Amino acid sequence: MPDWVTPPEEAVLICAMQMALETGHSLGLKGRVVMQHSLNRRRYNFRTRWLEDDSTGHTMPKPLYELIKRLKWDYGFGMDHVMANKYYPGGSIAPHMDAICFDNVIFSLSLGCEATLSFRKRDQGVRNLQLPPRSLLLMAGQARYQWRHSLQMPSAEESKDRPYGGVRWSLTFRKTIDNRGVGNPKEKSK
Ligand SMILES: O=C(O)CCC(=O)C(=O)O
Repeated sequence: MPDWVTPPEEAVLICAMQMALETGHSLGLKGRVVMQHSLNRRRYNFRTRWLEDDSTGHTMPKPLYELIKRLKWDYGFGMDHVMANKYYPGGSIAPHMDAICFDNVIFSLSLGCEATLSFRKRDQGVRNLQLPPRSLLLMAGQARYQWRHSLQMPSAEESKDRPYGGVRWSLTFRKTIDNRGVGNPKEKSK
């Protein structure tokens, strides 16, 4: 979905995400910074790939909450978790399938510099998808569970003349599955 948000809304969102990064709990990874925002005080643990209680007391920035309401209005899906990624030039996210502690339908809003998301499946090769700024991606079904996705931002040298200085934001909206007390099935089977 191209232009799901307007350029002024994009500017407000980038500003809100930057403020949240400067005041809240974030995680620095390879060329990117990640911050989680939750409506039900559940946060994703990158090590266990499962959910845990969020004790940071962090509340979701209002512009994000407004987008959750818009997703419900436009598409009928109620999301309760947002992962905000800020990618610097050269930043990347390795091929992965999103964790199963989140429901089938996932939305991702791209802001800032354009990027290419690559989908890979054994015996099927690679399919590339352009993600223009302000576009919304819906991932579900086979794309969600059978293809792994990854992203590599151009280097600092290649980004010199790119819009937004080669910096990209993504907001990934998910719905946590209700797994309180269930635990990670992988850990149980060990
Ligand atoms: O930045 C993106 O568009 C993809 C993010 C992603 O794959 C993830 O958060 O799992």
